[in-house]
Amino acid sequence: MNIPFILVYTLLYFTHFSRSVGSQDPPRKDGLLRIYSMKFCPYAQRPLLVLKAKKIPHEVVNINLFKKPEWYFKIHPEGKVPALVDGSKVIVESLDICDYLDEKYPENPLYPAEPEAKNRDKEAIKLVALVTNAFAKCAYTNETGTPEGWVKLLLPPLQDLEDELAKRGTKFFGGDKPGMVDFMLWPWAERSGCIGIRLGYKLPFRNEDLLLLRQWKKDMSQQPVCQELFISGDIFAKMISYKINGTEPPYDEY
Ligand SMILES: N[C@@H](CCC(=O)N[C@@H](CS)C(=O)NCC(=O)O)C(=O)O
Ligand SMILES: *[C@@H]1O[C@H](CO)[C@@H](O)[C@H](O)[C@H]1NC(C)=O
Ligand SMILES: *[C@@H]1O[C@H](CO)[C@@H](O)[C@H](O)[C@H]1NC(C)=O
Repeated sequence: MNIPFILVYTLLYFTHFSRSVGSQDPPRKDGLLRIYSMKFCPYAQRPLLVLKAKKIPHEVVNINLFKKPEWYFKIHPEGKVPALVDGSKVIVESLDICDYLDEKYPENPLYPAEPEAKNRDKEAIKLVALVTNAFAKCAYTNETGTPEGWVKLLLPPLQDLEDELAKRGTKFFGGDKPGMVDFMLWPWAERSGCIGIRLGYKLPFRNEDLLLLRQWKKDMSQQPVCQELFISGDIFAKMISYKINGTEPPYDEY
C-alpha cells in the first residue's frame, strides 16, 4: 500500500465506515454534536432529517449493529441507534432526540409555537408509531399472510393519518413545509416499497385509498433534506433479508 492510498483510506474510515467490534470511539470535536447512526435505520434517519432541516452542525458515526463495538454500550446500554451526544449529555430514543434538538435549537422550529397545536402534533406522532408497528410486522415476516390480511393491518393506522391530514387541510402535517410529524413518518414512507418486494406482490389497496398521503409522499420526496438522506425500498428490502437470514448486512454499501 502506498502512502496516498493509506491517507484516503484513513480519511474514509474516520468519516464513513461503520464501527464494529475492536474499533475505537472516534475522538470528539469540541462543541460538535455527534449522532450515532446506521445508514439504513429508519429511527436514526429521524434525527438526521431534523438536524439537516434545522441546519444544525453535527457529525455522524455509524455503528455496525451486527458486531457492535464494546465501547458503544457505554453510550447506549442496549447498543441501539440512534444516540445523540451533546457535550456530556447522551440522549437516546429517536423521538426524544428530535424533541431535544427542536427545543435546544429554536431556529427553524418543527413544532408549532402554540401549546395546543404542538399537542396535536404529538398526538399525530403517536399515530405514526402505530404505522411503524404494522409496517414492521409486514416487512419483517417470513410467514405467509394473505394480501387482504396485510391491508387490514396497515390501512387503519394509515387512514388515521390520512384523516388527520384532511382535517389540517395543508400540504404537509407541518403546513406549507414539513414539520416534526412529517419527518417522523417519512423514513417509513420512503421505504414502503420494501413491503411489496418482501411479500412478492403488490398490496391490494384500492385506488381511492389514502389519496392525500400518496400526494404527501410525492411532495416529501421533492424536499432536498429527504433527497439527501434517501433510502429506497429496494435497499431496505435487501437489508431486511440479511437480518432475517442472520448474516452481516453490508453496512457500508450503497
Ligand atoms: N425506539 C427506538 C428504536 C431504535 C431501533 O430499534 N434501532 C435499531 C436499528 S433500526 C437498532 O438499533 N437495532 C439494534 C438492536 O436492536 O440491537 C428509537 O425510536 O430510537
Ligand atoms: C423465519 O423463519 C425461520 C424458520 O422457519 C424462523 O426460525 C424465524 O423465527 C422466522 N423469522 C421471522 C422474522 O419470522
Ligand atoms: C442472506 O441474504 C442476502 C441478501 O438477500 C444474500 O445476499 C445472502 O447470500 C444470504 N445469506 C445466506 C447465508 O442465506
